Amino acid sequence: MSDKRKRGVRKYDAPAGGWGALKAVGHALQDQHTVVEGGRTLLHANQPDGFDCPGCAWPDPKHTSSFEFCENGAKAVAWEATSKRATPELFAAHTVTELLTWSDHQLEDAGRLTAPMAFDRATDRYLPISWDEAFARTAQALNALDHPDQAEFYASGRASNEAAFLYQLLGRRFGTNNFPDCSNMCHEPTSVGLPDSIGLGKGSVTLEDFDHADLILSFGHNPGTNHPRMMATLRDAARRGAGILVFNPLKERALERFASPQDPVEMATFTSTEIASRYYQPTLGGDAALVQGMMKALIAWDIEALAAGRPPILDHAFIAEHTLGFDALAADLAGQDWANLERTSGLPRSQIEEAARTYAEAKAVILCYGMGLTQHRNASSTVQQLVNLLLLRGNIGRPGAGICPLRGHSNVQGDRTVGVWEKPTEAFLSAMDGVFGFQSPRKHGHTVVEAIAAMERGESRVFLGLGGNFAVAAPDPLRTFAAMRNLKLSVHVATKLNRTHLLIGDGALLLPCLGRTELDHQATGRQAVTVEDSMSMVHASRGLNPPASPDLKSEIAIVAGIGKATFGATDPVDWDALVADYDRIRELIAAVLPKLFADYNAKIRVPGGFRLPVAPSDRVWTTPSGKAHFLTYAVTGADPRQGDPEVLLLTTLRSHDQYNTTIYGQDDRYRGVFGRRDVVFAHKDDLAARGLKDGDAIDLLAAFDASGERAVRRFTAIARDLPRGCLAAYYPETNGLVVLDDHDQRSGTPAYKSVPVRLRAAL
Ligand SMILES: Nc1nc2c(c(=O)[nH]1)N[C@H]1C(S)=C(S)[C@@H](COP(=O)(O)OP(=O)(O)OC[C@H]3O[C@@H](n4cnc5c(=O)[nH]c(N)nc54)[C@H](O)[C@@H]3O)O[C@H]1N2
Ligand SMILES: Nc1nc2c(c(=O)[nH]1)N[C@H]1C(S)=C(S)[C@@H](COP(=O)(O)OP(=O)(O)OC[C@H]3O[C@@H](n4cnc5c(=O)[nH]c(N)nc54)[C@H](O)[C@@H]3O)O[C@H]1N2
Ligand SMILES: [Mo]
Repeated sequence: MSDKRKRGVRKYDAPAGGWGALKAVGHALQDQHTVVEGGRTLLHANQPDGFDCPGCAWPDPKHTSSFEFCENGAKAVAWEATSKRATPELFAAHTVTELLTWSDHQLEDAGRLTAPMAFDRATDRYLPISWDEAFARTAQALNALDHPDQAEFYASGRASNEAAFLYQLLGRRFGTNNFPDCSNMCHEPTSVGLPDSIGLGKGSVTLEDFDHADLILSFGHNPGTNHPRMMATLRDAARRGAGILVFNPLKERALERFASPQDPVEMATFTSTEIASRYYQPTLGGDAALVQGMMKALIAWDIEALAAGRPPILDHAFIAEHTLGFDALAADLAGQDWANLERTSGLPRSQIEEAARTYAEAKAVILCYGMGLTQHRNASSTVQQLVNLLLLRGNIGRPGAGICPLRGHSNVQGDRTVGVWEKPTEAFLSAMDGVFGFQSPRKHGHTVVEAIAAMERGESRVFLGLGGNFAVAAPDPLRTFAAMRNLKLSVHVATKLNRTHLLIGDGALLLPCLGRTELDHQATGRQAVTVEDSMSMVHASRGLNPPASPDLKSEIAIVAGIGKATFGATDPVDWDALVADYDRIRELIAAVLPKLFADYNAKIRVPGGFRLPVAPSDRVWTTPSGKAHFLTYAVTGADPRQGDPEVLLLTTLRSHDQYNTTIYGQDDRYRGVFGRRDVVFAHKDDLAARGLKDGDAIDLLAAFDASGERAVRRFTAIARDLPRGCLAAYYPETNGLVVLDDHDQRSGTPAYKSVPVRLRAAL
């Protein structure tokens, strides 16, 4: 079938970026009715006196004075600074049952929430409630629990350090470590895998390192859409002749060619820059085998070189001084069979060796990775293989070299730093106890998957959500939606309405908060909050827009309101004082974490902020041995296809027009999809093998689900250049295919990027 007849899908040949990106900003502003306000607002994104862009966690260049253009940052800002409002009248006009029939796009497009609301079972509606009453009801539900572990304190990664710190104080003061957070669905394999390797679960590079790298390895991320400001960095690197090797089963346009909207010449002449010097397409989940193959080749060449008296391939001095475990890794790799590595990675040995050769010839290498790496069954161990590869040639802790996990939410890293963590360290808890004078709970809490299971069993009774769209982001709506409906009370701190708010057990509260872009005035005046980006830079963020409604409270004021109501006015924590002046919260953060945040308030008053200490950047390894560790690949769990050749693996991704569960629009420009999201990309031979072709209506079924209920129906098959056996489709529409128990054993991160499915003609 020709692309013309297949409505809404065509080939996208132009470079990413360029005029299309500029045009899209205009549309986003118009669509959200933010043309005038929005334009002014945008100029303050990521400026020293402005707010931190809520779009992503990529750092800001130190020396920018001009506005850094980013289409998707503009969309995120426009979506928050919209003039649309979801008022009490909207809730009066529609029952919850009715709202549940709306699409995810329609729900959020209703606009900003304006007043606190409580669910009323008799009318099946959300009705207005006073703030005091809302806090009192939350406190009552918490205090009525038999045990603090019956509460779940979920957080999404947009909350500031101050809000997140107060939130974990609330939960621990209450007596639980149940802090499931979006990180559990995102970069948890980084937080779990990296500490065993290098002592810290964070990236080691700074933005300046990219100026000094002569090779960048890019695994499983799509920066043209999800970290657009990174494109400027990649483009600069490509232009100065640095190599960029991309490993991605899908051909992502921005990683092939990019035209910078900030470059007048490229814009005027319709030229662009080639990004990837070489593009490899491994199979889904094939990255660990591919990296193992590269290391196997490097070690074999090193042995040959030494025997022949040539310069070595590996950095033996670094390995001897800084690492443990090399011999065990080398022995393990020597025992690996090339045929097996080729099959598991989906790449021929020749390509793996070619990549290894390029790596061996580079002097300074940065390795970047995203969700394509972390959302798999053995992801924590795969992350450790990436580190092994860098350690072999001392590519960590020196200029132009290191590991660069691309974080998702703009403050997801900061939230973890200040204590939103279900597995806190003893050091953190005893510091909390010392500062606040109460005993924090020691028992580790629930991840997202564990929280859902506990809610399902009826063990967890109260759910608090500091932002996010928990139930839609999570796997397995069949179980997750039912688990939400099992609760006594759910309390949602949110800017916009979403489906999670509509999945109600006995009761629900909707508490509307200020967004990043808005002025936050408290008793002592205008407040700033702080955030930490992907490269451990902490800086202030100040909103400038008038609040979407006079009834909004800051996240900090809401968390403190719940705290005061729960623990009473005589509580040793002076919740009101913390709301009055956020400097006081920062003083407490610095008291609990003095090594990271000493002089916090002074440091954030310096434009650009400060970098937290990152030991691996200085070749200091805070592992028990004091060394960095080579770790062999630990395969846990069965083959997701369970040996069934009929089963395909599906990866679930973001389109260019969404922010996680927030669907801005129906287009995915760089993948050539327009006006729709109900598509699945497949290899034409996998379609043909099932009697299907491009454009056919298909159903996808979870491969090993006896119930037959985990399915998506009547999607359209699109033939694309991706490896045999692999499919790709959009998240969250396909989350119904992800089984709750299918996750990385160590981190609990769902295997969203290798979902075993069956594909057949639509019934
Ligand atoms: N505009 C916008 N910005 C965002 C977000 C958003 O939704 N919209 N989300 C934010 C968040 S929370 C996050 S975590 C990040 C996500 O940013 P990304 O990590 O880029 O997320 P995905 O869209 O899931 O894309 C994953 C990429 O990995 C590839 N991939 C899939 N499976 C595999 C695999 O097995 N191996 C390899 N090598 N590659 C694979 C896919 O083809 C795709 O290019 O972006 C953040 N920024
Ligand atoms: N199949 C599949 N599932 C996935 C993924 C995938 O790649 N594939 N990715 C996973 C990843 S990486 C992540 S991070 C999760 C995302 O999971 P979440 O972080 O839970 O989801 P979001 O869609 O980012 O949350 C959007 C909601 O946040 C609220 N919000 C927005 N701004 C603010 C604010 O400033 N304050 C407050 N309080 N609320 C605000 C709005 O109400 C909005 O509806 O999804 C995961 N789920
Ligand atoms: Mo994420």
